[in-house]
Amino acid sequence: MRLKTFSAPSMSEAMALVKEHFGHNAIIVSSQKAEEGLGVRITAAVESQEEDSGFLDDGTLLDLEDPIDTINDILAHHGAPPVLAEKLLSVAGDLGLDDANVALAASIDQVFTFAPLPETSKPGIFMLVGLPGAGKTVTTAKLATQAVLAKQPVNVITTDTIRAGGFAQLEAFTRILEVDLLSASDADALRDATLASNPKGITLIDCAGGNPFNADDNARQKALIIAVEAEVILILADGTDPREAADLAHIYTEMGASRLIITRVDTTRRHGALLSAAATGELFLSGISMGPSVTDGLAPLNPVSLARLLLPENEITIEERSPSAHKPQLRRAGSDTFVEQRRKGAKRQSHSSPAPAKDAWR
Ligand SMILES: Nc1nc2c(ncn2[C@@H]2O[C@H](COP(=O)(O)OP(=O)(O)OP(=O)(O)O)[C@@H](O)[C@H]2O)c(=O)[nH]1
Ligand SMILES: [Mg+2]
Repeated sequence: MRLKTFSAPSMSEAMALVKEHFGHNAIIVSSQKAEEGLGVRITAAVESQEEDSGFLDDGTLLDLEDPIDTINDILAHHGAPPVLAEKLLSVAGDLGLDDANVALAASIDQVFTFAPLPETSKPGIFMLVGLPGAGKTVTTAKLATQAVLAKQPVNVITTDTIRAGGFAQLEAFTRILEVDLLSASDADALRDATLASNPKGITLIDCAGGNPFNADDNARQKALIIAVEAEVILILADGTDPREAADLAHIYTEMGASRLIITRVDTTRRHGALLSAAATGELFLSGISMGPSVTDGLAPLNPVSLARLLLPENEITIEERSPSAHKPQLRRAGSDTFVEQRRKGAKRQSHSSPAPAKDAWR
């Protein structure tokens, strides 16, 4: 059973809206004059599987009047961890905004933390870490390209000395950029390489992809991190299972990562991994990578751009989806919690800090 209130200038127009959204099976729960006598408000209820998914039979995303319902459907679509969805909905509900886009951006602003992409105009050491194939080398090349285009000095170092072709892959980029590429196979060599770098330029360290859950790999990466005073950026591929993403955010944070860049956003339609990793509250969301080519660049993230990324008109191409794909795999986020309580008129207190990821799926 789902309740919704519809406003319209006249009773017949309000009834038409009810029919459009809920079909013929809707039950009218109440009707009343809208505030200040402007039109009518009808509260209707329906029990329908199609409606409960947030989509009509033809695959159209429901144009839900209540912004909380809209945000709820968006978060469920992306596979946001339930605790995170509950928190975002609670904050959005407390804000009492009419516009779902604004409410989503405002709640994201309160729940997530953001940091800019590395500034190529300032000296600083940035180390890119992450799973094999996450996009570390391509992201390093993108950042180096930004520095070169801004006519800023840049130092590029790779610690990927064992994998066949590891050095050559990055060298293919640095050669075009006419930037020297240094390599460092261990912590001492990395320290030496950073000391030999141009102190006026940004220094980018591209690491080999290891297994953070393997003790040796973990220790090797940690030794590299503590060898230099670098700002460590976790490179995480969007589309990773959201629970894995939360685990990875935790383990790399323990190693020393403080920022997050999400790659492959161009090939991903559900951004649960991004949301889940950021929901740990331990990493500053910095940017997204929108393509495999260096020219695809990196886009910074802020509450508004993240909300836009999640919104259906920017993210979900209804025509692309088969009807069966419309059903969220998880239960509707918060459907029996905040949203239901809200429908019953209850109001929750918002939390003051993001829910830790380890609890996010409970
Ligand atoms: N579509 C898309 N592909 C990307 C993006 N970023 C990287 N890739 C591709 O992902 C693959 C792996 O990228 P790399 O940069 O080599 O990944 P890595 O983390 O350095 O990998 P290892 O060094 O093996 O650990 C390559 O084929 C890239 O072209 C992105 O934002 N979008
Ligand atoms: Mg690499």
